[in-house]
Amino acid sequence: MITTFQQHVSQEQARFPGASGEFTWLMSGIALATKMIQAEVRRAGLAEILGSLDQMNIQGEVQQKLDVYANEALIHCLSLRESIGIIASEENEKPIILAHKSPNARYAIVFDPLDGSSNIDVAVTIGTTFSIFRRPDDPHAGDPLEWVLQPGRKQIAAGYVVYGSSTVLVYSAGRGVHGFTLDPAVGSYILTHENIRLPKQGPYYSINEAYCDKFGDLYVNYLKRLRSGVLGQCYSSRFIGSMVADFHRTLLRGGVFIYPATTDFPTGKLRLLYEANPVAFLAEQAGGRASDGTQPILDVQPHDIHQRTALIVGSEIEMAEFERCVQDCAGQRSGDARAAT
Ligand code: FBP
Repeated sequence: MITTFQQHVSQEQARFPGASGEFTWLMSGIALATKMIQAEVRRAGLAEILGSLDQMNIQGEVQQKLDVYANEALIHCLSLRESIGIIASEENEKPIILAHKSPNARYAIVFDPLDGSSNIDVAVTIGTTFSIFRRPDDPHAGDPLEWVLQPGRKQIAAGYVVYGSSTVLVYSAGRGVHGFTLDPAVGSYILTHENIRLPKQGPYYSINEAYCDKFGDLYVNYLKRLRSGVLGQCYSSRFIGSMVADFHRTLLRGGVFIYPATTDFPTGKLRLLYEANPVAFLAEQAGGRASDGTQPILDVQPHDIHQRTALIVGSEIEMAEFERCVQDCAGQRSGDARAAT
């Protein structure tokens, strides 16, 4: 018999004695909003919803009509959930304060309504990401920002939805990673990928090599190592240009996704809170790892809701090789420093 996303979340919640059902109700808001978004994405070429608006978002990017629709759909559905005190979105400069003073407000949610904006108008896979925190333990945490500026390791749940050949929602509430495919006939997300495990090694590395002259030595050396066959296989490369889609393939097939710091984006291009944190949470839950080049992504203490980060995420073998390159680079640097003195 089928298991729907709603059933799965409520079974997960039932493990918590005294659970109120608020978390399940919250997750149903994500399910509803992403079904609305996928409906617009599916008919994007037919409806007046392709193309951009004559306005920029906080990232300095021209907003796509679908970006704005997706953002409004998520804010609408989630604002109806009393347990949510704070919402933060890639498309909004400031967090949206709902009812963080209300005793019922227990959660903060951050999301990227539509990841992969450059692919919207060309019918290439795009996605939505989300990351959920409990309100800070400190009752005096008056500043709403403190609800969302928590290290990724404090996430109680995270996930994404990819709008590709099928619409797939992947999430974890801290007990494994599970995937649900939207059955348009039933109108529900059906469990199709239970307890996803990242393969120990994969066939692909994924990076935008067009920027390779802007990468630091660490990434140049790492790519050389991957291509050298030292990990016992030849790699092929894949880069869709929608982080969610590139990560989804990596999660199911293995390998590594890399968005390094570059000379254009010295602190990385992707955003920590709603791009790196959700996929890092899923990767670790599925037996993989995620780094910013210096430490695990989930240990980074955020200081701004739109802060950027380098992201290297993937299978055990590729990530271990990356960490070896980090050591080598550090050794090289201290060697150079000693030689200079
Ligand atoms: P948004 O589309 O949400 O701004 O996300 C950024 C993103 O599109 C990622 O999904 C993707 O990995 C990256 O930018 C691609 O950027 P580029 O084409 O410059 O490598």
